Amino acid sequence: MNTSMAAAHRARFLSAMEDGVAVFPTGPERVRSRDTHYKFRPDSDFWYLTAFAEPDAVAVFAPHHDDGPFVLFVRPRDPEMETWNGRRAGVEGATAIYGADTAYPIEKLDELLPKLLKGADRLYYATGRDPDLDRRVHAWTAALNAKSRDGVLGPRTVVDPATILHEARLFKTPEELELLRKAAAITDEAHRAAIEAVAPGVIEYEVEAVVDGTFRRRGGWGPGYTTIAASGDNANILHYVNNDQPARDGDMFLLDAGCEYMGYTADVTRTFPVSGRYSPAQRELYEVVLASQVAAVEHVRPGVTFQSVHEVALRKLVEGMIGLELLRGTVDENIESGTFRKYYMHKTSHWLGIDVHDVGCYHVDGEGENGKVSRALEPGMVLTVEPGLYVTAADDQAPERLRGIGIRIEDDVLVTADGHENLTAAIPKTVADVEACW
Ligand SMILES: [Mn+2]
Repeated sequence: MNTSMAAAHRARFLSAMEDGVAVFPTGPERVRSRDTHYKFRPDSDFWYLTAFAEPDAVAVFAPHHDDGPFVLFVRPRDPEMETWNGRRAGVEGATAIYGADTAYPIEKLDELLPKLLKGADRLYYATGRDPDLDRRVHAWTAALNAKSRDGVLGPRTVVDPATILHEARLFKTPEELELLRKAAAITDEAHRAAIEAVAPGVIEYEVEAVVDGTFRRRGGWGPGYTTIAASGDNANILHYVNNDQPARDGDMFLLDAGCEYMGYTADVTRTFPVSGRYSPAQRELYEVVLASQVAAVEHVRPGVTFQSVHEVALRKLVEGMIGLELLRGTVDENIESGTFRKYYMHKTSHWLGIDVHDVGCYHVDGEGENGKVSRALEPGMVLTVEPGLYVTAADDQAPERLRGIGIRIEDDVLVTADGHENLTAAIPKTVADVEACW
C-alpha cells in the first residue's frame, strides 16, 4: 500500500457510502509482557483506506462536514516520546503526507467526534472489535440524539462498513496485484531457500528462520501468518507452529509460509522430502494431492462457484484415496457420507489479500440452504487452492506405508477475465521440479 493507492481506495469508499459518517480505528500497541510490546501491524481496513502505519489513530469520513471528507486523528508529534519509540507523522504529516483534509491529535477524539457525527443520518462502524471504542461511539451518538428537541440529530442507524468496504477489498486493483506479485516472488525465494536448508538433523526452526529471514531481507514485513515448518508426522497438525523438532532422513517437510509485503500476504504450502527424494509411498500420496490441486487450479475461471473449486479438488482426492486403499466404496458414496474427512478435514480455498483469510462474502442470495448459494468467481478475486491429505502415524486403519505422511499443496490464484493466473506457479511443485532442487 502507498498513499496514492489509499487515496483511490478512499475515493471509491466515499462514493459508495454517500451520506453518513464512517469511523475506522486502527489498533493500539499491544503489551507482549510487562513493558515490551508486540510489533505493531495496522488494522487491515484502516490500512487499506489510509496507508498510515502508526498505532492509536482513527480515520473519519465525513463528506458533509467542513473538515471532511477525510479526517485523521493521530498521535501528535512529541520529541521526547519520539526519541524513545520512533518518529511520528503527527497532525502535520497526517495532512501533508497522508492526504487528510483535516487532522487532530487523537486526544481530541471524544471532543470532536460528536461534531463530525452531527447531522449524519447513518454511521458506518464495525462494532464488536474494540469494546472501549464501541462504548464511546455509543456515548457520542446518544449525546447527540439527546439534543433532538433542539434540532440536533446524530446518526440513527449503525451500518457495518463491511457491506461496502469488504466487497471492494475482495476485488484487487492492478496496483494491489503488483504487491501480491511481489509477496509471491519473495515467497518463492524463501521456499527455495528452505529446500536448500533442509536436511536430516536440521531443526524445523532453522528452516523457519531461513524463510522468515528471507521475507525480511527482501523488504517484506515478515510472515503474513506464523510460519508452519512441520517435518514428518507434525505435518498432520494443521496449524503446527512449535517448529522445534529435528527433520529426519526419510521424512517429508511441510512448509506453509507466505511473505507479507506492504500489507499484502502470500499463502503458499509445499511439501518436500527431507533428503531430496520422495519415497515410493510419499510419492503415491503426493501425486494424489498434486493431481487434485492442479485440477482445482485449472477449474478457476469467472462464472464457476467458489464451492465448485472445493468440489473439484475433493473428487480428485477421494478418487486417489480409494486408489490408495485409504477409503473403500465409490467416490460418490464417500463424498456423500463424509468418510474422507478423516484424511481431508479442511476446505480447499479462502480469499487472500491484506488478510491471509481475507474479507469478502463467500455466499450470495439464491435458492440454496438458508437462501444462500456459493458465490460465482469474478475477475480480480484472489483465492488460495490448497488440498491436502493427512495420514497420522497413529492411524492403524491406514496402509502402513502411508502412516505419518501429511501433505498439503497451496497456490495463490487470481481470477482473470478468461480464466486464472497462478501467482505462485514458479515455486517448485511437481515431483521432478522439487527433486531437481537438490
Ligand atoms: Mn491458506
